[in-house]
Amino acid sequence: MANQFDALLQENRSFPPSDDFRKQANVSDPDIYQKAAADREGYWAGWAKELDWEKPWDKVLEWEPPYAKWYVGGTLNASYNCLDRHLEERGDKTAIIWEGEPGEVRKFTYRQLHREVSKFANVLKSVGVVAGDRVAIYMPLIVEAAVAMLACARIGAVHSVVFGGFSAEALRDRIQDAQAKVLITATSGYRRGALVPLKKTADAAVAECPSIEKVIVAMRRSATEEADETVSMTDGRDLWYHDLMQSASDDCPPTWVDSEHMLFTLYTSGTTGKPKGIVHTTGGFLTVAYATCKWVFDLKPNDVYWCTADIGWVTGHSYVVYGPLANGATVVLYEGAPDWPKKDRFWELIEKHKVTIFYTAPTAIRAFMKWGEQLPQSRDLSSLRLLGSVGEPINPEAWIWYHKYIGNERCPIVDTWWQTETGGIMITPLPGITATKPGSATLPFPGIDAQILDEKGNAIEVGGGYLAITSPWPSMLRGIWGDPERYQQQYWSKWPGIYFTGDGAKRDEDGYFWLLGRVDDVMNVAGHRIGTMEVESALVDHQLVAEAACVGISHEIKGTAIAAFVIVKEAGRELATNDPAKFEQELKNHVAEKIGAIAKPEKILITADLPKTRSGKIMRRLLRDIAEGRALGDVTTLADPTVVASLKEKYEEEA
Ligand code: 7RM
Repeated sequence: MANQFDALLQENRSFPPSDDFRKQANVSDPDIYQKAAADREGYWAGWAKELDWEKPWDKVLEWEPPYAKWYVGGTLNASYNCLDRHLEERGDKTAIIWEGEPGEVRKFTYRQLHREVSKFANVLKSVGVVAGDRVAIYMPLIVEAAVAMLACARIGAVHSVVFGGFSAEALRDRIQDAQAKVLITATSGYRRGALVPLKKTADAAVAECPSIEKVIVAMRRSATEEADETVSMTDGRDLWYHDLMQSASDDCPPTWVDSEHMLFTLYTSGTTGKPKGIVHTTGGFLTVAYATCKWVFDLKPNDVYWCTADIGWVTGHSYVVYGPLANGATVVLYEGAPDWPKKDRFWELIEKHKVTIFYTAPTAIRAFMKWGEQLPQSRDLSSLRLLGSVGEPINPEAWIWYHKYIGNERCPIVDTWWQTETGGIMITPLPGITATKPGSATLPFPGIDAQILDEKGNAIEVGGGYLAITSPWPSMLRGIWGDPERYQQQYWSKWPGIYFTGDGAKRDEDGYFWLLGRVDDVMNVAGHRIGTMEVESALVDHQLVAEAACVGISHEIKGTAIAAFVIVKEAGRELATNDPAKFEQELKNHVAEKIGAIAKPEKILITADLPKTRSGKIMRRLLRDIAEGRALGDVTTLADPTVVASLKEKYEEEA
């Protein structure tokens, strides 16, 4: 496909909003940036007023770095804002269109969803869940998952959603860390035509989780409506979702909570081996999820909105559940894989449900590119009016392809930069105002103070440095669950009072931001955050591995893939030498078992030694150079420079 996009890819080519968008967008006043900056608190108070509060706040912001409180003294309920407040005017509007991978469709109006959530909130109460309790959710992308989240919010319980692709051990660690009282799971979920046995994995996890009192299990019936009989239920601990729902009352008034009451915790990878529970609170999180959804996606009453993220990631929290439902939108949920049963499933879904707004990740877009434009071209995608991208940098080629073949050169593309920690979109175009440039997330959302700083904290107007957020914002994380020191150290120690994102970025002459990727030991594999230390710990946990080092290397589809360098113990040398393929596979499977399939290394290299500095630090930069076949940079700080030379030789031989 060399050069097929040359004309569109000209450097710094920009795509201004169409007249249509300029005139009809939810926000089209270019002065909004200055206005928000001039009175940041007033601006964020204005957004919060668009939510329903039981009691208004006394003070917009209390900022004692690094701790912020927003809408101090106000009380509200997130599920009320996503459901109850819509009932009068749009109770019969479709809230969720769900499609299972085998093709079943279920639709829920706002009234129906409100009823399900109220009932399930009563179920949670009946098993002893009270406000402040943590509830773990380990589910496929079925409606019951969204119901479970909203039901927690309804009674002030804290949900901790764990991605259904994580292993038993990963689930166990997260449940233990949060000390969750109840686990909500499902028998299984569909992925590429097969049932993924979630309950079985949950059983293995819960066996080591004494905090769990009850496990509630939703039945994922097969396409032919047959019950999944493979699961076993533990007496006294396990309860069927459908049994409990049958007898539950549908009257459950929301529990009004303080604006700063915890809404959820969500585990994400950082620079150490242990994922951290990012804490978000109710008022601030919901305000930003609502506001960004309304302006970035330009949500209108008739939109059919589809964000392809799983609820196991933050994007699924802010932009599948809370943001769009707080706006009263119609949300599409699709359970399965994009290439099942055929590689045009997403385009089929867009055609069938007349999706108007489509939000996905660059990894998916690169896969679609590879599968060819004939697939989208043979579907009717004319309902689309806006496209979004999230999770990793989007390369200009993929941007242009998206623009051309999915957006038909008509739909604006919003490349949105944000993190689990930021709770909502921070850097993004506004479709009625911002001229986009392929590969740039453009400008901070109004009311967000993002800057590029150097090591000392000096602002860089044009050029590269660290991405920082220099003023508090309502949806900022409030901490790391159970670890205040790490919160302080990880995010606030580089420059006092300034939030360090862990990302590098540069700004061009127009003030546009270009994200350059992580500057710490976090990898972004296919849009998923994975710590190098996490994978290294998993490898070292294997009985035949003595030492391991991981690096992210560039990958055509995933953006980044994992390369692992492994030193084998004496006992494993024979296997590693005689059948390296088998050994490699075993290590990959081990990582999948410890963390999940998303963390499997792409390449494993057996080595006798690792390049280390004299102080014993592994020099990942050199490993990256080796794994990507580049000339080696500076090796003068190495304890033993011959290590890296022989390593490079070996690697090139195997490649
Ligand atoms: C939403 C999400 C956060 C990390 C972040 C970045 C990377 C996310 C973009 C991006 C370039 C983007 N949360 N990232 N969005 N990089 N352009 N539009 O992904 O916590 O899972 O990951 O993802 O490195 O720090 S996350």
